[in-house]
Amino acid sequence: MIMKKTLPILVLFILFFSYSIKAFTQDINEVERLYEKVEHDIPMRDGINLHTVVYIPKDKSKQYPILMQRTPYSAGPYGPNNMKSKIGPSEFLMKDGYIFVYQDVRGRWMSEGLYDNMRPTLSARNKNSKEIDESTDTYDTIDWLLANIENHNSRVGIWGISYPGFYSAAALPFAHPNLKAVSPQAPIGDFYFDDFHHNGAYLLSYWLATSVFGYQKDGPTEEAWYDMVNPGTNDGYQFFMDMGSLKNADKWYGEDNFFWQQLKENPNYNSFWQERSIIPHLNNIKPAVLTVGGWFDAEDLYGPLTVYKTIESNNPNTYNAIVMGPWSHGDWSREAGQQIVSNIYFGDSISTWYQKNIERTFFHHYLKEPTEGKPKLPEAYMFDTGKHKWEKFDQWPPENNELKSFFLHEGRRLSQDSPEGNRFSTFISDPAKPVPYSQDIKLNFTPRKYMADDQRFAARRPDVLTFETEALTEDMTFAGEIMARLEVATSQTDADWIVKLIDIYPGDYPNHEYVLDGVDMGNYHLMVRSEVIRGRYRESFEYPKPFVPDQITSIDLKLQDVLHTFKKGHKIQIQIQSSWFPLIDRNPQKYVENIFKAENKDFIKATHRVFHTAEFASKIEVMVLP
Ligand code: PG9
Repeated sequence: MIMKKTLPILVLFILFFSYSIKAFTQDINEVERLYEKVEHDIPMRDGINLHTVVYIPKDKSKQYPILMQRTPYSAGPYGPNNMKSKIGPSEFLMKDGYIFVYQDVRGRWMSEGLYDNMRPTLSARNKNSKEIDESTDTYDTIDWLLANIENHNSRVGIWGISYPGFYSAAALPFAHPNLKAVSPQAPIGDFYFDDFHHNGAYLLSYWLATSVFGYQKDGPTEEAWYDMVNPGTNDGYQFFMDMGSLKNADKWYGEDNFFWQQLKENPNYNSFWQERSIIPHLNNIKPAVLTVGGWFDAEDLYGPLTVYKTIESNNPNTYNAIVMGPWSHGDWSREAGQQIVSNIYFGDSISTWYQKNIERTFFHHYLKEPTEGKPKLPEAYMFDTGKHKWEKFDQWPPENNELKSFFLHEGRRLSQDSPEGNRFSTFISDPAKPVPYSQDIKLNFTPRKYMADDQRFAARRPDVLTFETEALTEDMTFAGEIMARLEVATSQTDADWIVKLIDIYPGDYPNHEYVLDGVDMGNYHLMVRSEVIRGRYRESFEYPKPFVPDQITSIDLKLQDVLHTFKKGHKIQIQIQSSWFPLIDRNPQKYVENIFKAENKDFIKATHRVFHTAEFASKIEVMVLP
C-alpha cells in the first residue's frame, strides 16, 4: 500500500533530482561539454615564444572562425584539465561556435620576453626585420594559428576590454590579411589620458594598479599587492593624506617597480608617453572595427571615443562603428539584471541585449557567416543617460548638432546670455583639506562607480563653485563633447581645474520607474561628465608653464562626449573645484619642476578666481540636438 502511494512521488523526485543535476552541471561545464583545450608556445619573429591557450569546438564536422584575445591578465587557467568557466565575449558566441584563443602578451605570465606598458607601435614594417611590437606579435600569432590549428574557416577576429582592448586596437596597424573583425572595448588609447593620468594629473586612485604593472611576468593582482603591503587602513582619503607628497610612495613600491619609476621620471607628456599612444597609428585600417565603451567608465573613456573618432576621420572606407552604453568599466560583458551605476538604475538586461543584438551581429557578419556589405547595425548605438533609452545615429557626433554656450554669471547662475559687469567668483583651495571625489573612498580598489555619484556633498563646500540654470522648460539633449572655457586667476603659480557637468533632479522627483528602491532622487545632483586639467599644461601637455599670480589666464578643458537629455524641470549645473582627492594627486599650487618629487612644504593654500565678465566670460560650449 505504501509503495503504491510513494512510488509516483519517488519517480517525480528522481526525475527532478536528475534534471537539476544536469542543469547544474551543464551551466558549469557548458564550456567543457562543447570545447576542448590545447596550449601552445608560439614563436614570434624574434624567437620569443608567447603562451597561447586555444579552445576548439568538439564538433569537428564544421569550420569555425578564430576569435582571439591578447591579455596581460593571464590566459589561464593553465593545464589540460583546467578550463575557463566562460570563454568569448558572451555566451551567445560560445554557443554559436568559435575557436577561442587567449594569449599571454610578451613578458607576462607564461609568455617569454620583456613586458612594456603600452608597448610603442612601430611606424613601418620591414618583413625581414626582427623588430617587434604588439601588432607584429598578433600578426605572427595569426600566421601560426592558421597553419597549425584545424577546423578554422580562415577568418580571424580579436576583441578585449580595457588593456585587452588596447591589444585589440594594437592589432590594427599593418593588420594580418585574415584579421577581419576587431572589437576594442574600453580600449586604453593613451596612458596620459586614460587610466594613469587625466590631462597631466596623476590618478592616485591607480595606486594599486601601478603595482600590477610595475613588475615583470606575473605582477601581483591588486588584491594580493594590497594584502602584501598591508597599508593598515582602507580609508583612501586618510591614507593618501597621511602619505603626503607622492615621493613618499617610494616606500610602498620599492625600487624594482619599473613602472612607478617611469611615472615619476615622466610627469609631462614627453616622448615616453607619446610613443605609447595607439592613436597616431590608426591609419590604413583594413579590418572592420566595432568600438565599445561605457558613458560612466572611470578608467577608459578617452580610449573608446578617441579610437572611434580617429579611425572615422582617417579611414573613410573602413567599417567603423561605436556603442556607448550606460555602463561603468566593462559592465557590458556581464549581466547584473538591473544595470546600475552609483544610485542610478538604467534598466534591465541591457548588457545581454547589447551582446545578443550588437556584438553578436558584428562578429557573425564578418566571421561566422561572412556576408557582403555592412552588418545591420547603425554607425553609432548610443544610450541616452537622461532618457534611459538607446538611440541610433548614422554618425557620431550627430551632424545636425547645434553649438550652444552656457555662460557663468555672478550669483551662481548659468545661462545662455552673455555676462555683464565686472565680476568673478572666488574660493580658497587648501591642499590640507582637498575636495573628496566621492563620499565612499576605499583604498583597495580602482574607483569604478563614482561617475554617476550624487554631487550635493561637493556643491555645499566653500571650495567648490556652482553655477546652475533655472528649471528647464523643455527637454534638452547634449550629444557630443563639451568644452569648458574658463577665465581664471590664482594667487599662486600652479593649480588644477576640475569641471563637473551635473543634472539636478527636481526636488519633488516622483519615485517611479528607473528609481532604485530606497533611493530618493529628489534634488539628486547626477554627475553626467567630469574632467580635470593640471593648469601647468594649459598651453602644452609636453611643456608645462607656471601661472603668473593673479593674472587672468584662459583654461580650455575638453570633457569627453555625452548623450544626455536634461529633462523638463531639471536644472543644468556646473561645478568648478581645484582638488579631487584622492582620485588625483594634490597640486602643491606652488609651481615645482616635478610634482612627483615635491616636498610637503611645497603644498600651499591659494585663492582662485573664476571670471564672468563681458571681457572674461567663462563658459561651457555644448553640442545640442535640435
Ligand atoms: N585599463 C585598465 C587598467 C590598466 C592598467 C592598470 C589598471 C587597470 C584595465 O585594463 O582594466
